[in-house]
Amino acid sequence: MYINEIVTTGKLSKLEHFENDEKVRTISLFGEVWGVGPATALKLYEKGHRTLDDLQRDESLTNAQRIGLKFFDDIKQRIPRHDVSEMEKLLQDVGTDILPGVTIVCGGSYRRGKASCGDMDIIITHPDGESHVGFLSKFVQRLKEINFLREDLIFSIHSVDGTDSGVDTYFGLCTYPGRELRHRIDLKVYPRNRYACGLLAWTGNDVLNRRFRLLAESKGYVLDDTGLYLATRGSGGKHAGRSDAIVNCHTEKDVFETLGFPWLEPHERNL
Ligand code: 8DG
Ligand code: MG
Repeated sequence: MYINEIVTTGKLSKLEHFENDEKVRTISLFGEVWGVGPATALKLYEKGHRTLDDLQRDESLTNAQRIGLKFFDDIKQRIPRHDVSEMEKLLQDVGTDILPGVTIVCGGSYRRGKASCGDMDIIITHPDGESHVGFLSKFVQRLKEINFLREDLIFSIHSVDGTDSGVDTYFGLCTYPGRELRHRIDLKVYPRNRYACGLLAWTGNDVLNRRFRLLAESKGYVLDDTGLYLATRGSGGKHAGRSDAIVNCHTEKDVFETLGFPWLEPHERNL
């Protein structure tokens, strides 16, 4: 029967399915490498790469992608809640030493009460609304000195020039003290007046975030991790953009109330 199909159509549909499967599987594997998006994954596949070993030999990878590849197996391992809790304490101690009063919270799945976490999503601010500026560089430097931060992926400082929302971010790999296993860690520093939206967005989960953004839109706002904004209307009556000013939200509760969403404790946000 298969031979008949090959003879009459010149191809075998089952084989095509297999090829498609292999293509889908490979592209999604490549997409698991930190910093490799779907477009890059497809490009790498079309270049003939089929395994992670193949990728290691590709010259076009960025440094961050190379690190993602090198520590692929490490990064995939989930971090026990207890270890995240210890590392959060360590970050709080080191941070407070540099900047007294600094607020450092682990968000993401940890804040939602999960037993293990894929990574650490750290949200940082300072209650005085000013002294968060310049904190991240010092923090990262100190965390490297004590061998907690091990490899950099992205480091982006905005608070100093004051040109945009002023959110500083660092993405990298860290290790639990005394171990070599790499974990993904994000550090995000928010000005105090944007902190509630930062905390909300990086606590998630992603389903709740989407629901919040749609609800905000339906009520004439634009919501992202940098703040809640009034939407501005374009000519067609469609939401064209957002105001520069942010709506005052000091706490997550303020965001929930402004949007008329019933309050959810972090552990109730596993939608
Ligand atoms: P995990 O690390 O244990 O895997 O879970 P997580 O902490 O919930 O997810 P995450 O990938 O670390 O992302 C942290 C938060 O970022 C997440 O809770 C909600 C938010 N977030 C978005 N957009 C997206 C998205 O497209 N995917 C994911 N996974 N999270 C997103 O705002
Ligand atoms: Mg996470």
